[in-house]
Amino acid sequence: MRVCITIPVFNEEVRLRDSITRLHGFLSQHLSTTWEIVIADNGSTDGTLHLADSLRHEYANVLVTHSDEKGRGGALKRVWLRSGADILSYMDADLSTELEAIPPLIEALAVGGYDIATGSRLLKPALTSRGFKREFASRGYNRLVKALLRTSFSDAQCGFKAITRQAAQQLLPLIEDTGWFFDTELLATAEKMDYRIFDLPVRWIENRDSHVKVLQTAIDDIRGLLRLRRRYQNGLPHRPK
Ligand SMILES: Nc1nc2c(ncn2[C@@H]2O[C@H](COP(=O)(O)OP(=O)(O)O)[C@@H](O)[C@H]2O)c(=O)[nH]1
Ligand SMILES: [Mg+2]
Repeated sequence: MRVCITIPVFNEEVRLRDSITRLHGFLSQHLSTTWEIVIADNGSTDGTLHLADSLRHEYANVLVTHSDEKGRGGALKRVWLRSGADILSYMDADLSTELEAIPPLIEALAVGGYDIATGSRLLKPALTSRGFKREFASRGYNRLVKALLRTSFSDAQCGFKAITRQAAQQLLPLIEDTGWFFDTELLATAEKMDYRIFDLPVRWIENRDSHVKVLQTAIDDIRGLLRLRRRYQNGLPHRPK
């Protein structure tokens, strides 16, 4: 059993070293399976790629990929489709999700029979520390997702997810969004096609230094939700056996 933990990065030179050091230490101690960290950079204009390369030489099991196309979703899709790992996961570079959530996320897929596992900041007993604006936007957005798509997972956009290799191979080619909406599209499409989703409450500490442009992202999300609604009404392919 091999686990890939992807860290998508865009201009992260300030926190990347600290995050990789902490993550590497944690995985070495707490993950009994074989694992690798993949730093997935695209479009960074600071020293992120250079730093990622030094980290790759310093630490065993750290790989680096680079592409010029922007967007977190596209970066994850590229890494996950090429990886040979059995379980593919990702975590935001600021490690907003507590590291203790990694083993249960992986176990849900490795032994729990789930196809996808996702961190949730909205399901009890999650402990979330966020600014009022982001908390309000997140709750409103997740209500809208449920109302428009009739799905039941609790938090579409948490930057912490894992998927089995088999589900990834089947689902990723169907996912069109390459930006922030990728996460919602992946979970919603998976649920509609009867993949089993594990919703894991996490402890989340917001990092105020964000790449998200809230208004533009909200517009993209609403466009994305309407596109998915039309798509689901037209029918999705059947899940391969
Ligand atoms: N590969 C890649 N990663 C990105 C891109 N944009 C953002 N990220 C990463 O996505 C993660 C989440 O970004 P962040 O600003 O923390 O989002 P927030 O926590 O929702 O405010 C971080 O690891 C970013 O470096 C991108 O275009 N490509
Ligand atoms: Mg963040």
